[in-house]
Amino acid sequence: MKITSAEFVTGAVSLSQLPDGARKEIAFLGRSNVGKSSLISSLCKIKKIARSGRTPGKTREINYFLINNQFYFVDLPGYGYARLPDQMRASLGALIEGYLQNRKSLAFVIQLIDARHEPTELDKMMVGWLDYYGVPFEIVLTKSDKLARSRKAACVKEAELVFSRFGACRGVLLSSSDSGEGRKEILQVLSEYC
Ligand SMILES: Nc1nc2c(ncn2[C@@H]2O[C@H](COP(=O)(O)OP(=O)(O)O)[C@@H](O)[C@H]2O)c(=O)[nH]1
Ligand SMILES: [Mg+2]
Repeated sequence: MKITSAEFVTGAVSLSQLPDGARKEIAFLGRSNVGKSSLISSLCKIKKIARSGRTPGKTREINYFLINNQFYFVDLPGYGYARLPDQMRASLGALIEGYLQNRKSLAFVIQLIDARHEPTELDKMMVGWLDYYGVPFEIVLTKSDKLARSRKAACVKEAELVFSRFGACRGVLLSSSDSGEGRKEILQVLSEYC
């Protein structure tokens, strides 16, 4: 798949504000700061297309980008930001789960996990939701440029071990928005779903 155009469409703060659902959507899910917005920019080869949060953990919008005038990339709010009040964290979780559960036009999810760290409890919970709601997804291990070359294969293997038991999991890929590693492979996967 080749991305020829990408434009910011809207930022929704509630499910009632989402676009009408006539186009397929690929959503990017992961904890705050894992690299969602950077990956979207890198896939689109546009500097900073993805409106990144000015303050970490403060992006609570569901951001929509129209790709090739055809389908959407959806930048979901990051979860797991420690300094968020409990009530806000709960409403954020409800927003994400509501989106994953109800969004008919959602075709595929890229679940991002930092390649350098073990998946968090929240990462596992998200994957549990994806699997439960039957949303096919790919695990993308981010910031692979920070990983020793010798660690890369083992890192993928470990993630495969954790996630392959989920029927909705399509596979595991390494990615770096800095070096471009994994970009081609991710676009290849996405081309099957949009
Ligand atoms: N080294 C490295 N840093 C990255 C990569 N992707 C994102 N970052 C950095 O990680 C921070 C968070 O990235 P961002 O895309 O805003 O994360 P988001 O909160 O998930 O949208 C920023 O400082 C990025 O520059 C990557 O592939 N490699
Ligand atoms: Mg972001």
